[in-house]
Amino acid sequence: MMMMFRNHVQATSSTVLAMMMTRSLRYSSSSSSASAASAAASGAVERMPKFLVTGSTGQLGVQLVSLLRSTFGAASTLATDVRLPTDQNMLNEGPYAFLDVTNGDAVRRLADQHEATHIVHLASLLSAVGEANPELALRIGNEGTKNVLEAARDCEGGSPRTVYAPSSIAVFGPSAGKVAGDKSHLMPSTVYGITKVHLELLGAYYRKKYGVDFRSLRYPGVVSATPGGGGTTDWSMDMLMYARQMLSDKAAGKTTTAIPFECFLKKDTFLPYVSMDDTLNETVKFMSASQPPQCTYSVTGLSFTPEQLHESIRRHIPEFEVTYNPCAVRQKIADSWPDSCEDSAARRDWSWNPAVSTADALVDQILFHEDADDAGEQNLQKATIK
Ligand code: AKB
Repeated sequence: MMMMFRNHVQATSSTVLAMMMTRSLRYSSSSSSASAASAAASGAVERMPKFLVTGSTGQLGVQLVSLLRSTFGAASTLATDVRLPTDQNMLNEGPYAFLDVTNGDAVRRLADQHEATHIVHLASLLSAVGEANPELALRIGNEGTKNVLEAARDCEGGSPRTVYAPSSIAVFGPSAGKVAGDKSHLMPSTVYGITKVHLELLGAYYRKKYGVDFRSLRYPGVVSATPGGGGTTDWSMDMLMYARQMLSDKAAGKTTTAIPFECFLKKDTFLPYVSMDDTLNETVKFMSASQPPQCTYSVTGLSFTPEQLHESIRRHIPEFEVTYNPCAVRQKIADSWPDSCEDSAARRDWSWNPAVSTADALVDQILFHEDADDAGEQNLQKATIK
């Protein structure tokens, strides 16, 4: 099912994706633009970009795989993960393979078999689950990233593959201050944050030493109508899914639940966020831009507290109640992160320009315009049956 918000993403992304196709000509023979030009002049076969996506079954992976396939064709994008997607569309619509990113040979073999020009590396353990299993978080985060970068540099008979791998506001710790940006001190207090600092530094190293076009965005909490994967910002999606359920119950004439939504952060915890729609659009724009001066950029859409999101929801559902029961681990992580981010370099260098900048706009988009995908619907039901 093509989602309503995806149609919007689709329309606005097709131009930048077309630019990416042009850029992918560089992969047809050599990394030097002079050689690429002469290859093009001599009639060398143009290559469409081909993507290998790790961590495809996660919150962002499901949406990005679908967008890439619908733009470049079903065969363009090899979705991979260590688990099967709950969303059957991912299996039905294009190629899928089991891939454990800690297995370097397997990463390289699949990238070669698929003739990937781009690796989109999403696999990682998010902040809260990372704290529950630091050893696994380090293996997936550090070894996985090294394996992806190695597969990118050692590309069978061609120039290095492009790597897009998101970073996170988790790279910041208390020393970064309440407004953090590209020049802030990086002293994370979570293992997840440490793996993201490692990712940023190693990516920059591979760009300098081996010419790998490595790009990364420091995402704040990405908000969609689908469940998160064990992050500190997941409460926002949980609250919005609960509200969607109440709305659909009301529309179906059912009595709405009187059980308040329980939030795992304190009501006045400010954090930065970005809508899923903006994340997809702007990520694809970033991937398609000619190589920006920095490998990594801080970005943000808006900041809000749980209490503010609740108030925005109550414009549509006045009976929506929230109780606050802070989780010690996640509250500590949230308190170590900035309230908001400074993203002027991203705006200047490649026109980062998210559309959603208020909690009201975010709520309206998610409650009324964004359809959860099938997996999301299933999880939505699980999440709201208490
Ligand atoms: C998390 O909460 O761990 C993630 C993130 C901000 O990277 N959503």
